[in-house]
Amino acid sequence: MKSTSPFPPLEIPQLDLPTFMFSYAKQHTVYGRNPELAAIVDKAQSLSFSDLESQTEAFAAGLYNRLGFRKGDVLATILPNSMMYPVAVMGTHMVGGVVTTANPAYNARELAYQLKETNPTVVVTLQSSIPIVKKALGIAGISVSGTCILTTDGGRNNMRRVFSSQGFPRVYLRTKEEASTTHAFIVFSSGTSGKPKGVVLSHQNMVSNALQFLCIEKFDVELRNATNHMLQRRWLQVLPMFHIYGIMISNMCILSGAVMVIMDKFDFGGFCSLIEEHRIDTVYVAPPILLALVKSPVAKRYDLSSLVLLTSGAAPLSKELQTEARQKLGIFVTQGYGMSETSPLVTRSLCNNSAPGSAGKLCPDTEAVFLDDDGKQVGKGQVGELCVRGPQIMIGYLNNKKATKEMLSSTGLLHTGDIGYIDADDNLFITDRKKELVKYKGFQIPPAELEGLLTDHPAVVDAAVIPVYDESQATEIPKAFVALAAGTRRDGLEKELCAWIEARVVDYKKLRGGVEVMDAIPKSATGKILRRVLKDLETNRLKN
Ligand code: 4UU
Repeated sequence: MKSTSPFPPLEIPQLDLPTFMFSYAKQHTVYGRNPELAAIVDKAQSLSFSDLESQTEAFAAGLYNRLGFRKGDVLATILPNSMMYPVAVMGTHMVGGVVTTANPAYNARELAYQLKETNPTVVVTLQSSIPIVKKALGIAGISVSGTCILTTDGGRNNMRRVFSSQGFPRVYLRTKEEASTTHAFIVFSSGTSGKPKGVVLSHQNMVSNALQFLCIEKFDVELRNATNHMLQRRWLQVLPMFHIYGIMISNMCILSGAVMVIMDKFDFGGFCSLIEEHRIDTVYVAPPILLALVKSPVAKRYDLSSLVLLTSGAAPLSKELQTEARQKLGIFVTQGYGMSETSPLVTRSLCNNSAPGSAGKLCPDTEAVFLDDDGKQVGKGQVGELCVRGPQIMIGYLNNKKATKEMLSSTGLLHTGDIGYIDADDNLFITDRKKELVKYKGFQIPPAELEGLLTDHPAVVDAAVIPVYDESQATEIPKAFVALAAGTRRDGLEKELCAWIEARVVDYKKLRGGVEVMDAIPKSATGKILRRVLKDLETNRLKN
């Protein structure tokens, strides 16, 4: 049986994302009356709403007039969080460009993969990252001299030098067709299997999802009551702005008329200190931060009394931790569930917290069905693979019709690869994951990538990587099983393989769960790794 959203349907305007954002914020928030109010605070600097709009326009004009950047061209951001991040993103969108956001901690190999897939003509990065960006462009076979590299932190390539006051054609999307086919973002996700793929999201996807989020907030009576007296709410942006969850929260903060206080490098003490210093009322996090707030003695050293709402997403949050956080911190603790392929929000819970452990209720205009292993729909309340349909579902994977077809049906139903059910009160519970993915603190680790790197090692003939849950950090960590070439010396090999991976990947993909040698990796008759067998092996060990 199909589950539908408990919220009323929406009117989605046919606008590009920045035009929608600026006009919505002016019509519905304090910025309409006072555009000089701070929109973004970044360390000692700040940007008012009117500065944000004028700098975005100046960057768009520069891209168009000085760099010859046109509709459909790609700009890559390789940046930590900063106040120039939204300027770079919205400026690109304003001239019809497409933004691909990369993790600034990636090594040259990881960056090259994303650059090769997306082929950007402009890269925005930090001065200190220029050498690695050049190296990555080289590996990707993209001409370094043909790529414009700009920086947000000054120097010869300062993006402000591109700013222009000349006019440029605003890409107003006039038809539904144009709004739903014009690309806005290409973010990376491994989907249900294999390597990361470019997820293509349209302006219509992003505008729809923004309105879906805002609608749920509007219906949240407790949240409204707790924040009604505030001129401007104060959000801490600790999520990386290159990840779809961070992209959404940046947009929502601006659209809600809230001040966005930016954190670039995460450390827990610094996080608490920013909450205290800026009297933060709202934070969006992944479960490990929630755990630290509840358990860490560091949190006790700070005045966190300004907090009103904490939302957890991007990875499973247990009912126990959600309940404990609410009781200990005395604040609203809600959950969101989403994915890159859904722009990202699918469900969100309200502050009344009627069902702890639930990922929330379906967004407006979003419907869900649950399928059993044979692809048959199960009854309401029964567990199955969550499949969703709605205006926020991606256009598809970049240059990968096969992967798109496997995940997205011709009727627009997206197979999430997550397992769960919806209860009688419309609350979604995620109970398991069918797809091959490890989520370390909300970050995606595609098992296929680590397996490929492991089998590159001369001693390894086969490898399988699975998630194991580390309760002490409230996160999954990746563990590898390997089969060795005949006659391989085994002592010290586990350590050597961990180091082999560490030398080849960004920090969060390290094999924190270790390596275990097996005689053979369990496979199905068709040669697929039987991950379930390995997961069960681990679970049974934990029990014994
Ligand atoms: C159990 O992680 C994200 C997006 C997260 C997000 C976005 C808006 C969370 C809350 C919000 O408000 O995207 P990806 O593409 O990196 O990873 C998607 C996968 C899901 O398929 C699921 O397996 O991350 C997992 N996931 C969750 N799992 C995301 N949210 C949850 C959740 N519970 N609440």
